[in-house]
Amino acid sequence: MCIFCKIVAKEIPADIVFESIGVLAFNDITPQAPTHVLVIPKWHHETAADLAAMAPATLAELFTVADQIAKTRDLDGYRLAFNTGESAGQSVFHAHLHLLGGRPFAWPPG
Ligand code: DGP
Repeated sequence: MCIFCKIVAKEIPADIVFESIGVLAFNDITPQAPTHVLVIPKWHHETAADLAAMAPATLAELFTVADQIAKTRDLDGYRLAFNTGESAGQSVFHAHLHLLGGRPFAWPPG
């Protein structure tokens, strides 16, 4: 079982900020911004593209949940990111949407 599946199963702890039937959101263990929440499907899909192919409604819910979290925190803007593949920085191969906010962000990203 992957580390995020273990968080979904509550086998390892996480600071959970939202939960629905298909989606879990929790604070990133190494936050890169004042708000850094990971929004994930409860069912295991390696990448965002896999999730889009297999469960498009859940993919849409990830974005809706991220926006709701941003609104509850009064963020005036936020950045969303899916890293796909090691060269893009993916280290956990269970699809996850990064919600980052609470500071300015440069473009292009590093
Ligand atoms: P990525 O590099 O895009 O695959 O992002 C993986 C993120 O997951 C990274 O920012 C750190 C976070 N992370 C890894 N392990 C854990 C964990 O056990 N708990 C929590 N809360 N976050 C984790």
